[in-house]
This record gives sequence, structure tokens and C-alpha cells, in this order.
Amino acid sequence: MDSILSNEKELTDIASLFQIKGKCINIKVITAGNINATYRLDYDDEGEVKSYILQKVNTYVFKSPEQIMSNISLVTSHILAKDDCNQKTLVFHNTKDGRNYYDDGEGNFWRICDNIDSISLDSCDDYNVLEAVGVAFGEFQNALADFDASKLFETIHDFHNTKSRIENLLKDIDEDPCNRVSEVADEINFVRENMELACTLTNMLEAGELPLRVTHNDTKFNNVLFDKVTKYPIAIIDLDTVMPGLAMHDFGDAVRFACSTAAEDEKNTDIVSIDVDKFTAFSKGFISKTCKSLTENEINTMVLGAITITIELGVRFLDDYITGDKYFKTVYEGHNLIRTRCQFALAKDMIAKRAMLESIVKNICK
Ligand code: GN1
Ligand code: MG
Repeated sequence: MDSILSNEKELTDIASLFQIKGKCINIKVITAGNINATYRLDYDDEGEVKSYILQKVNTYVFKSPEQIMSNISLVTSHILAKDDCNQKTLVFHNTKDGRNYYDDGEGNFWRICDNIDSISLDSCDDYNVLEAVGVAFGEFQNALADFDASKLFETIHDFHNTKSRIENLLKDIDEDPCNRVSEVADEINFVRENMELACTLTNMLEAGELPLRVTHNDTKFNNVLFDKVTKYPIAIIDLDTVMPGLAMHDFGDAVRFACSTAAEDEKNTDIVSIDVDKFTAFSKGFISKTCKSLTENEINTMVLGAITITIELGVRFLDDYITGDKYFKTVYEGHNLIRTRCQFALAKDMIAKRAMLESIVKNICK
């Protein structure tokens, strides 16, 4: 077993509370993801090796994690029952007393699911694969189109309410709890200058001009699993934030991550921009699956969705920086500020190319 892991015994003790068989022969830390702690555990069950994903849910971020597990259970059953959905989905295991999580009552919340044999990628230059990822997110949206949203808990209140994200930031700027506000004057200016634009979708939703759908809400490229051989998407994972939301936020967050010329935390903002060819490929896939169901307002605001979610995430990173880095995992001092600058640079480029990107969407929709 991996000797760097200090908490091996804790992990296998937790896993033993669930209905899984065999003996743990290997543990690997999975570093992807900014919120939960994730491990892969390999079990030998009489010569057959099976892998599981054990996760400790971040209870600072998810205040009622049992609500996430209720949502996930409903959503995955719904997807599994679809004959026409080509995707695999997450399968969680119950504890010996029949719950799909273990809560020790002291703020430690665990769950375990089957590992889907696959690869995951942080970026991709192959346009066919990007188009296929667009198809996969479009299919995911379609699979949930007939899901009764009233059954879902809102696991994080106002998660993609850009207006309230900005209001929270402005309040924290006033309070300046860590004396960091003086370092971020340019970033605050950017938010103030683009506030109205960034709140357009929130206002449209409030005015009833956009439909609320059941959406994924965290459509990063590394939340897609790919077939090891064909490199095509086989599953969409990380269902923690499946909630009522806007279709353009899912489209936009995927674009933000997969169609950027740089990583989400690139330090050199000069090399951060939106890759128009990648955007075209992804949009083709997504629109091919969703154009029949999207309203005219939704189609017209897809690019705005990408701009909005990119500014919103920059606002969230900035707020976390100002309030002492409590929400997102950080790897070095100032990581959240670097992420903020990178998101704002990307948003700036999307705004500059907005008309071009909108005409690409329009042409695909024709
Ligand atoms: C978080 O956990 P992860 O890495 O899938 C965050 C998303 C952000 C993303 C940015 C619950 O997602 O909203 O877009 O980081 N998830 C939550 O990388 O806040
Ligand atoms: Mg997530």
C-alpha cells in the first residue's frame, strides 16, 4: 500500500462499514476536485479485484450532506431507468444498516461507490472528443428533462445565483477580515465594471424569462469519464450539485473549463483566452442534443452563460481569498487570487469575442 498515506487504517475501517467484500490491497489518493477528499481503494475478493471510490464529503461546503445523497440516489435511479441514455452512472453502496453514507456524528461524512474503469482528462485538443463531450452533457440534460425537480434538495443555497455571489463579495470587501482587500483593487474594479452584465441571467430568471431545469451545475471536463480505448465519454460524475438550475450555466461552465487555452489556475494571464475552435466543437455536440428543447432566450444567452459562470467563479475565488481560503482547497499561498485573475482574464476575452461566439452558436442552431 501507498506508504505516504497516514490514514490507511481509518480509510479501511470506514470502508468496512459498507457492504463491500474482500480485502483492501491498495489505496490511492485522488487529487482532482477542489472540495471533497477522494481515495481509490482496490479490493481483492477471492482473486477478483474490484475498485471503489471512497469520499469524505466536505461538510463546510455541504452543510446537509445527507441531502446530497438523497438527490444522488434519485437522480442515478432516474438515469439508470432510461433505455435511451448511453451513459453509465455512479453506483453507491449502502452501509450495513442500509444508508448510502456513514456519518460519525462529529462532522465526518463518508460514502463509497464503484470505480468506473476509465480515464479522466484535465484538457483535450481533439475536436471530435470535445464535440462528444458536448453530446454527453446534452444527453445528461435530456435524461433529466422529465425529472421532478421538486424532489431535489437545494444542496447549496443560491449556488449559481450570480447576483447573491456578488453581493456576498461586496459585503466581505467591506468587512475585509484578513486585510487582503488592498491587494485586489484591480480585481474588485473588474467585478464592479461587469456587475450588470454578470447579473443579467439572474434577472432574467427572476423575471420568468428563462426556464428552471434540472442541471448538473459543475460541468468541468474532469467530471467526465472516458473510455480507456476509444477516449469517448462514458459517464458524467460528481453529482453533488445536481439541482434546479439554468441550462446555459451547464453549457457555460463546460466551455469555461474545456475551451480555455490554459488551466483554471494559470499564473500567466497573457496566455489565457477562449479557444474559438474548441468552443465550436463543444457547442456543436451540446446543441445537437438540446436545440429541440432549448427556448429562444436560452439559445440567445448561451455565450452569456459562459461569460456569467466565468465571472461568477472568479467572484467566488476572490471572495474565498478575501475571507481566508476556507472553501476551495488551495495548494499554495495566494492560489485563490491566481485562480481569480485567470477567470477574469478568460471572461475578458470571452466578452471581447462575444459577437463572434454568438454567431457561431446561431450558425450551429440553423
Ligand atoms: C468545485 O469539487 P469540484 O472541483 O468539482 C466547485 C465548483 C467550481 C470548481 C472550480 C461544490 O468543484 O463550483 O466550479 O470547484 N464545487 C462546489 O474548479 O463549490
Ligand atoms: Mg464538484
